[in-house]
Amino acid sequence: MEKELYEIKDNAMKLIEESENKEALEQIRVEFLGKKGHLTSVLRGMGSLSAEERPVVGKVANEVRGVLEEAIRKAFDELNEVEKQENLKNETLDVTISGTKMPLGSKHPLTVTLDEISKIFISMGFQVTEGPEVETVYNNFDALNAPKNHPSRDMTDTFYISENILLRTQTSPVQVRTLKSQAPPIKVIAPGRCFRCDSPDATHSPMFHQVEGLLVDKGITMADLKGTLDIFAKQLFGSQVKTKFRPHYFPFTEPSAEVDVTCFKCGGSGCRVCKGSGWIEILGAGMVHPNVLKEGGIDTEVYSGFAFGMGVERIAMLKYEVDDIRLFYENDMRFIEQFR
Ligand code: 2NM
Repeated sequence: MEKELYEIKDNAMKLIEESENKEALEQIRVEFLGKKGHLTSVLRGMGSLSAEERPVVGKVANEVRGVLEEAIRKAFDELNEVEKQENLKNETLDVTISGTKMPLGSKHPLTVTLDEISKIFISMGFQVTEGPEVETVYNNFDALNAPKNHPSRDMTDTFYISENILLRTQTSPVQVRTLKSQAPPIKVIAPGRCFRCDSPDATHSPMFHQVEGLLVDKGITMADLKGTLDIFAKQLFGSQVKTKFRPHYFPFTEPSAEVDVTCFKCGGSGCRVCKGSGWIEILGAGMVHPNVLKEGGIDTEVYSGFAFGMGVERIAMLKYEVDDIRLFYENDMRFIEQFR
């Protein structure tokens, strides 16, 4: 039996040495050391041995098992190492090969303009607020002192979702929400999308963007409004521009004004951008109507405020001399890429 065990050992060692891959090696392991393997079946036959022979053969059997297990483990290690080296060889990469150029995106001109406008007001201490595009008729019109028969309320001018719900026609409903939820001092701007039933043409789009501003505190006057907007215009169009306030009418402000800047293109002598007038209208503004403040829960004996609003598309068209508003929504990269 001892002889048989040594034969098994020599046999197995030879096969282990010759094995070329892990599958073959595993097969050898099962064949010799497995439950139904050669070594196991020899050990099973030990029952027939005498009491003197049994420990001797048992010792040899354990020795053979130990030697084979060690040899198989070593062979596995060697094969793993070869495999690893091969993988490393295949994985090497040439870091000197030039890369693939990825096309770079760019900011949309409206985003560029909006960011620029926001930055100026943020630098003056305004906070940026947002609100829903789907609004109540109350927040969009009633709370803003719009007469019940005001033409802007018409179905032909406003997208109604139901009797009391609409797509906001301006961002002022955000300011209404601010008045109702915050105590003065209030100093906010509200940028965002607005919607009006307009047929698209070179200067109209049913969806457009506005930035509106609102400041409410003790002792706020028209002088604060003029100073704030004059600084804004100089920062946006250049320190050489002057501003002019023309009387106007808005339901939500009294007094109201439209604000013009001297043409930043020709300096006021008259050109294509200012249509020969030397002046360009850039926004609307005024002192917040007491009815709007009261509806927002503000004590008009203590507080007053100013508000203003501008179209982002209009400002972008003036600044970049874009002559058709529809270019902003077509996402033609040849147009968009010019504003990076
Ligand atoms: C404009 C012109 C003038 C305005 C008013 C308000 C509010 F909510 F405080 F009453 N927000 N924005 C306003 C005032 C907007 O846009 C041409």
